[in-house]
Amino acid sequence: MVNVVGLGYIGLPTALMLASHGVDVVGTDYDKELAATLKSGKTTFEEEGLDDLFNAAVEKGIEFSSEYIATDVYIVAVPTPYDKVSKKIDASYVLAAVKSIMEVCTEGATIVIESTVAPGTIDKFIRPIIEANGCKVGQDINLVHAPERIIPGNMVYELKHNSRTIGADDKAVGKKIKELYSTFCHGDIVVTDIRTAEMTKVVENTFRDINIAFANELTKICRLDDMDVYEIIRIANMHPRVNILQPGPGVGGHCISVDPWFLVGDYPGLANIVLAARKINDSMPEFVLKRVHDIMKEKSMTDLTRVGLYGLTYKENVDDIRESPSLQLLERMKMHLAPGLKVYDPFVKQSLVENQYYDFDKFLAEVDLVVIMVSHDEIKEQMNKLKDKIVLDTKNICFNEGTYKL
Ligand code: SAJ
Repeated sequence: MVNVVGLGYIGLPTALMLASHGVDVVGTDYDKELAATLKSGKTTFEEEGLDDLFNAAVEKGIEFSSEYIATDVYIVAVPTPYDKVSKKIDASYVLAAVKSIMEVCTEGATIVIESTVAPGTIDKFIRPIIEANGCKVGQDINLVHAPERIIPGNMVYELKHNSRTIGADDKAVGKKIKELYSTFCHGDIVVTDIRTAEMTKVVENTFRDINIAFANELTKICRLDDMDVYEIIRIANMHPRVNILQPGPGVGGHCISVDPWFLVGDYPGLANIVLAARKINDSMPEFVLKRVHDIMKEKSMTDLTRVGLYGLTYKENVDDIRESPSLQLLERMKMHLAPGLKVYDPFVKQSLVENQYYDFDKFLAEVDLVVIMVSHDEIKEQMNKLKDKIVLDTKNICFNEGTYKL
């Protein structure tokens, strides 16, 4: 039996995937309300294919609880934020989960950490917790790191098809956990040591952050000399060894905008490109604001309340708002004591910010300048509604005449 601990964006699909493939699964989340919602037969966030997967898992007997259960295998998928000041990992959720597991688990159990952790976290913080309970790692309790790789918006597909990494002290334990993941994962599963698995995960997200930062830096350079950055990237990418990502209003989400800081926090003075990339990506909401300012000046607009941000989530077609560029931008506005921007996102139903709209047409009726921050399908399919608006398109999806780009 497997106890999946933490039923958020990663833990829930993983638990459902295992259960729907015939593994006995109990999903645990300390949030009683969340566990109760799942028990009542409802999923807790929107994701393509999640509801079908949920139904399949329920049919196979998955259980949900807010208690930790004595099982053979634990999969820990709780958040690992970073401390905004020191830039170091805040491993408190993972450590608390492991402590709670140690209270119920029996000899021979394997604890698999899926949460992303800064390289070295397992040795520095997690092993000592197990040892403090009088257990020997590798003898009484096994420890494995199996960092997740799935992308919100395509999670169910990627859970099945991505390759993945298993880090273990003992290859036999690694092989056992590989077999467990092989019940649903058709990708290659590489077994390595824990330290390598930790570092690989952070490196993957840092690579993407640096690549996006390069695209964003090119955007600023091209803006200064009035060159078309999209055309330049498109042509450069035709080179067989060039693959530049797309510029945008900033980098959000709980992964790419967070994980590189683990390297900066732990290796100050060494992680130089990593730090520069973080700074460039974090500067993008401010760059968007400057573009808004310049466009308003050019159009003789003075009323900020006639400016509307389209999109609050951190990327297209998901309902996740963590670290989103729009929220970063609104925070900047607040710091400059400049409230009034109108905001709308079809995926955000709860009231989150001031001047928020819940209907696309009502939002459009109230603004003259629309800033496209997120490329949801909704707006892509209704671009004609923006024909009479001034548009600043930070995602390169609007080709109406006169559209301003980043
Ligand atoms: N973005 C750009 N330009 C691009 C691509 C993305 O500005 O060309 C922005 C997005 O708009 C968003 C941010 O970057 O604000 C991050 O989005 P994303 O789609 O690149 O990635 P995430 O954060 O949803 O998921 C990443 C993935 N990592 C990699 O691709 C290396 C995913 O595979 C990981 O599982 C996930 O982080 C994680 O949980 O670590």
